[in-house]
Amino acid sequence: MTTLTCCNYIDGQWLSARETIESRNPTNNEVIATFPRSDSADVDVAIASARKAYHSWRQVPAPARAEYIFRVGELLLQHKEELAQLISREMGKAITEARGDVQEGVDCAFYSAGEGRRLFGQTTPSEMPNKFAMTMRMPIGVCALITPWNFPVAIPCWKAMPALVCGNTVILKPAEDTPACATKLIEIFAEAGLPPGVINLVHGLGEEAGKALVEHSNVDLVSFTGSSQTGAFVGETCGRTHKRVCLEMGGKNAQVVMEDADLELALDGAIWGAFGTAGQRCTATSRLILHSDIKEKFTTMLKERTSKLRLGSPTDPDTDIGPIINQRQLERVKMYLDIAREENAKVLIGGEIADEGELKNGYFFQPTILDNVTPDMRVAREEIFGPVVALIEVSSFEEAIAILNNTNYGLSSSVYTRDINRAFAAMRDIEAGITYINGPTIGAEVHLPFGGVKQTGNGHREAGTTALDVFTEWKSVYVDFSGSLQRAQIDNRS
Ligand code: UN1
Repeated sequence: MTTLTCCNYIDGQWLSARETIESRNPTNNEVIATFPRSDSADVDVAIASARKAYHSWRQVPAPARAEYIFRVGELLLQHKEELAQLISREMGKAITEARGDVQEGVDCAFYSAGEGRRLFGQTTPSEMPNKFAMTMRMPIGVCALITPWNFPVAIPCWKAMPALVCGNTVILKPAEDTPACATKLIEIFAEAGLPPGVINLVHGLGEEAGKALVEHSNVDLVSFTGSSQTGAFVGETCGRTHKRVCLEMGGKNAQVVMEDADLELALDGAIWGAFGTAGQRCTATSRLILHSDIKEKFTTMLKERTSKLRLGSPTDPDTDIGPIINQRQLERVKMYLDIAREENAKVLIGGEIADEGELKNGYFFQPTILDNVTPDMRVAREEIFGPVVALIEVSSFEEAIAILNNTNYGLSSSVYTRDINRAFAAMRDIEAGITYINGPTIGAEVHLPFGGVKQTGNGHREAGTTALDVFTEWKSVYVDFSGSLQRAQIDNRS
């Protein structure tokens, strides 16, 4: 395969780089693309371009802004297979999941485009006669979007599409593991005819280009999805430099299986939630909380099904689990297995790097089940971001919910039960941004709010109508048509 040359996209121009870095296929370590190692000077130019474009873009009527995004959705559909193949090669997710990643972008385009004709404010009575009061949404300005590698199309779309419909201009800084996917995506935004400077792409390293964006005084908002550690830096820096910030960070999501659950259904959910995308989703199931009455039976079923999962090239339709994104992440997963063994968890299946035969040049990890896990262990508390699931036994529903909640994170959660009373109690009592009843922890849809509580986020929700709250400011407008001065906060009512 030929190596792709990725460029920055600034002010409607593709700019070749002075210094480049390589992106590699995690399945076989082949070079996929080279991309610019941007520095703060590149970031300055991108921000200046976004700032200039902002003044005219915000005046484009929202329904017209939304039509560009609708067009992006149509083009994404046209290029779906090509993009999916690229995602599968560069990021390593199974091809059916890669198609799903693009489809999530398409769904987001059509959903966000509809918002261009809504962007509702409210009207409300005034205290005074002949005075009109209302609220309206205003764009925020220049938005820096810092995105991870695990959903290289869907997550940039979640952020850029509502941001643009709301009248902001954006600079995308994609993860350094998936620059080719980001480049192809921005080519599609460009093809949709967005005016120069409205969307910009700056490649580079997080600690260089990413840091420069977050620290820059001419950026109004940073939307970040990634690790808790980087998120803490982003949040702190934005606090210091008075920027709006939306953070989506880790998860330690659990699926509860009660004794009355449909076990086959719960098994399908557990396999998909824990091992889909090789466990590299912030929504992945990394704890299975099992009622003692079904623990043994369910564990046997789980082990058997896990043993049949096929590791391999993600572009091969028979592959269930592709590689881990890179060497560093692979070592991190392995480190958690060392920790698990030290903590006396029992490795029921898997537990090792897989490097035989066709896997030898890639970063594969065997799907792994850890048994005898107690809630205080590090493997029960820390995000692993790999195909590893920890089994925790409980003897009641109340204990299951308490253990599910006993984490610093709060993104996704799931309960399998046939008892409707327990289902409603779970909906009410689980401390998480997302709860599934009789469904796995992964697979959130774009028209519902996405995000989590506790250390998962900072109170914002992307996707759904709540994305508008991330990317707009409220303005309260009073129109006095009485023709005379009407004074508020004067007590004239007694
Ligand atoms: C993520 O892993 O950061 O809910 C996003 C899901 C996907 C998005 C995951 N729609 O699993």
